[in-house]
Amino acid sequence: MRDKLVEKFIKGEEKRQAEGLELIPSENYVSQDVLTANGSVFTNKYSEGYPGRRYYGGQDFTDQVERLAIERACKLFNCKFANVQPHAGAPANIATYFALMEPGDTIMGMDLSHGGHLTHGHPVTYISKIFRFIRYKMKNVDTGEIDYDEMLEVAKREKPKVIMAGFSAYTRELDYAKFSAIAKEVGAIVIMDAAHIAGLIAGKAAKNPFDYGFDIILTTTHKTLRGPRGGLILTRDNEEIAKKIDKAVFPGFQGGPLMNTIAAKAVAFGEALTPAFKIYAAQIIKNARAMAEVFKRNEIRLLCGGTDNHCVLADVYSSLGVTGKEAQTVLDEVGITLNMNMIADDPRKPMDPSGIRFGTPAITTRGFKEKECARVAELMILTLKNKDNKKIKEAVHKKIKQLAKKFPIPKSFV
Ligand code: DSN
Repeated sequence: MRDKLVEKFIKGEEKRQAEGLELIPSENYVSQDVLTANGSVFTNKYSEGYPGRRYYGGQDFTDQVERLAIERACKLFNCKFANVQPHAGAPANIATYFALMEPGDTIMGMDLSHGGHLTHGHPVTYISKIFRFIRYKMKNVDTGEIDYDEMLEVAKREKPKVIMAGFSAYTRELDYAKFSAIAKEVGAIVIMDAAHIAGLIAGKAAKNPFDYGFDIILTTTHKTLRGPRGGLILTRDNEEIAKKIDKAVFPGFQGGPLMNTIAAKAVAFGEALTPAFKIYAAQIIKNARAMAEVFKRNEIRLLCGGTDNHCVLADVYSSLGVTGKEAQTVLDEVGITLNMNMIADDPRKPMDPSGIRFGTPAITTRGFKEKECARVAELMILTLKNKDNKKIKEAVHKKIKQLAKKFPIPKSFV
């Protein structure tokens, strides 16, 4: 590379990823094929429009690659329509809102502090000034049970046009049939924001909301799905909705699609269609459960009491007297990357909350099984309990580096 300065940063990041363990539940490692497609000459091309209906010439290969990405996405999630153009998860969500609603209309989504996402209507977002968001919460934060009775009562009263399921920090499987029944009763469209668990759904390790009557699934492509950074909108079978979504993405919300990213999405969807991906998806959950068990054995409070997916939420402040920020920092020092996280009804502030959030998509890609994951959980707890002990931290860091060396980041998964 001619730009030595940028090359230095890329090499530094490569080394950081190789030598440390990635436990941020929304991150993963892509294959060399995904990287190659993402760095391909498709980056040079403008392709506003959709396959066969573009505003620029020279679309022979962009049309083919976008059609392939759509076809594979539909096969993966068992649905009829896919829009592969959203640049990321938030644009996918926002375009979908505009496709289905008028300003002032009501959306019901999960409260951020109970696991929902900013784009489900947090007051700091611009869309919260355009649509009216109402929230639902867990009934019991120690089991993760959602308060479906209250949800129905509020939905009947407030008449949302859209009901959003889905989360970025919640560890139990949702009762999709209940969401669908509530939506049907009030005449709402029901959507799953599956950004975190799309790979688990695609790999058949988690239920598919479309099997329970959901209309739309929104997702990113770079988390458990193990593709490039990007967004994806899937519509079960309603062509009218799918057409509105296409119009909302382009020209409603975005300009030119990132054709290099769409090519990389096609590669990742192809990888996710292989039998190996099913084994991977199931292992992600086994690994997260193994880590959760170690935390529980050490009497560290887990939100929702454990996990059914890729993610674990631990209340380290009430259990160990370590704040989320301190935990994130001290674990960073020993080569473990995760993020501090608010816990439900957290008495502390977002920049130094009570909890941490961690997960297994990336270490499972490296080949970790339950045994190694339990070992990592033990090392995490040892570090948290000895956060000021330099010797112990150095010893843990050494062990983390050894584990990382033993399980290098693979270049290919199929
Ligand atoms: N930023 C993603 C996450 O980490 O969960 C959600 O948008």
